[in-house]
Amino acid sequence: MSDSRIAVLGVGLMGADHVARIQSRISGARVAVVNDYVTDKAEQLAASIPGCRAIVDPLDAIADPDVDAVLLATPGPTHEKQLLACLEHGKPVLCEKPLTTDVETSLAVVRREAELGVRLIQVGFMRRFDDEYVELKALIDGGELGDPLLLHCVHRNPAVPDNFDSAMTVRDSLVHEVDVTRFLLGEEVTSIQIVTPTPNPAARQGLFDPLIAILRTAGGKHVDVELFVTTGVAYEVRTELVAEKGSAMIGLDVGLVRKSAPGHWGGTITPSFKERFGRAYDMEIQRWVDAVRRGGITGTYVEGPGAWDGYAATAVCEAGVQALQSGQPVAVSMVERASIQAGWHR
Ligand code: ISE
Repeated sequence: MSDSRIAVLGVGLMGADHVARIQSRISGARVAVVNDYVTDKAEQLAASIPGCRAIVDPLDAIADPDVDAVLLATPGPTHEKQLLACLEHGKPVLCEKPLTTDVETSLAVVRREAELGVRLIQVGFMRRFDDEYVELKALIDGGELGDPLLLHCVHRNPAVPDNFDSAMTVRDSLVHEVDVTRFLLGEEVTSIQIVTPTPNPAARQGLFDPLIAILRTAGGKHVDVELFVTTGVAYEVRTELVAEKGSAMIGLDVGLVRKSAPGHWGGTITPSFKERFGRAYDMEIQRWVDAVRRGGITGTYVEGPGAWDGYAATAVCEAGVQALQSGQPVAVSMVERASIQAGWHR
């Protein structure tokens, strides 16, 4: 079978990382088309990859007959149109979060995919492919610790861009813990509250940082998340599960521990999500490429979180942004999954 020809739309930080990944570490795929609103960047990148072209219009890139599947790393506001185009052309698509930027358009995308009856959309929640999260999920599902009761999460970034505001902390950062909660506990999130302690003096004026998010699930489980995106230290993501018969923690960054003069003991912490979740991204893209290649036989072009998961995350984050403004718990408003189309969603 020949390699799947991928169009990567948006070749900024994440998109460029995925292009490098597909070209060097992923088997069964090659980057055939790149696109970016900064056309020079796309052209330069295309010129460095054998057999790759830059296409100026993202919709033309999706429609191109020499493109088998699409990886969307474009800005969130462009996703709705691009996802619908992928569906209309029957092209499998891996979409970096968010699915879309509001609940209505996310739901419209979920509904359109369901009408077509083929799973074509995968959402880039890469933590589901991280070894430690996979292990924690297996531990929960194995039942050894009994029923999960709580999750305590920490999500720290050393720094964020100047345009990052508190709503982005919810939509861009907390969104991962929203997905992790749904993945680990297998329940929808039904309400969210955000607490804003005294801000870090180093945080830009107006950015509430740190934030504490408190989530409640359909089964009444509690999840708290410390979000601190201006630590100035390193990238830290931890999750602790507390269950009936014990607890378990991941994300301790316990790699190699070294002792050296003068009196040093310790290891290293990853500087950003690109390093911390590098292997998870590799796994995510390889499994997606494999699913795309098998799709004609299996009837699904997705291996992992799909459009529904993207919709659910958008709905929780939308409630989260309201909760940020009101300081009160806000109920998450979502349609029943069964109302979409019985049966074919995971
Ligand atoms: C970024 O967009 C990500 O997706 C990272 O995983 C997250 O840790 C970071 O806070 C976000 O800004």
